[in-house]
Amino acid sequence: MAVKSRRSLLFASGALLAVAAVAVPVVAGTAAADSGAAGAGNQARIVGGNQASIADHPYAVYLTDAGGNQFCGAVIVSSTAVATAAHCAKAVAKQDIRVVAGREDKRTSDGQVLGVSKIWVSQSYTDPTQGADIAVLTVRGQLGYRPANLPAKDDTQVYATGTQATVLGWGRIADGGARSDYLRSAQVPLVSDSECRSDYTVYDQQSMVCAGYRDGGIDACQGDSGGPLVVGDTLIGIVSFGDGCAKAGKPGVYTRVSTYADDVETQSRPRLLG
Ligand code: 4AZ
Repeated sequence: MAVKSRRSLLFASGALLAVAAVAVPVVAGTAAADSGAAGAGNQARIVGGNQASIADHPYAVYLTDAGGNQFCGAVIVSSTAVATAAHCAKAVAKQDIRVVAGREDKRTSDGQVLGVSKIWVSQSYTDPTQGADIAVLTVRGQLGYRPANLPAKDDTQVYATGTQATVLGWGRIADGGARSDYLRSAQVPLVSDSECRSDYTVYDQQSMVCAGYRDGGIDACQGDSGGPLVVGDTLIGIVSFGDGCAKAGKPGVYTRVSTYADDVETQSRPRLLG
């Protein structure tokens, strides 16, 4: 989700409402939101990203809405469940969400398309900027692709500052332009809590983690929300929000998955027969 700068967040009391009003259509993937989302001066693309192979990242999936439009990313966490951002899970009615797995190029019919039978959203979630931006979708049927590994609950080692992580998604690749047809990936270093706190007053080190370069240039962007930030095959983050994309001093903000590892594990456990 896109957020305004620190100054405007503090400035207008209605800023969060205004942000929500902008963000919902953005994740819903409407043309109007796409043309307005980037904003002047933003480099709204995964700059420095490359086309990626689904074979290398089989857990990377995306979500489509009633119109078949990709509106968010997600990540396989078990044979029956995907994790995504809470703001993605709430953007589209459950009966309209489809999980598309095993499809590198959106224009093909590769892989599988599954409906959603159940949505769990963190009880602590209200808004991405308040943290806990995580949800687990239970799919109808079985996912035929390998899940990502979850970090241990409250693992801090995997969040060491400077660790190179990989963000994956089908989000925007050009300022004001279309989303990527192909899966793309980018390498981004994890940012320290103190640096991220100075970049975002809303930063909460329990529920969030930041990644990106001080000078910007490489980042997740609109449409990448809900998708994975991995180190190796371990899911350490979920794309949550940022002030634009790839701007200097505004790294991407991700949900800190280790904080929610127990909940995600419980919610992704394959249901018993019956
Ligand atoms: C979004 O709106 C979004 N640069 C995702 C990631 C970032 C910004 C916005 C981080 O889906």
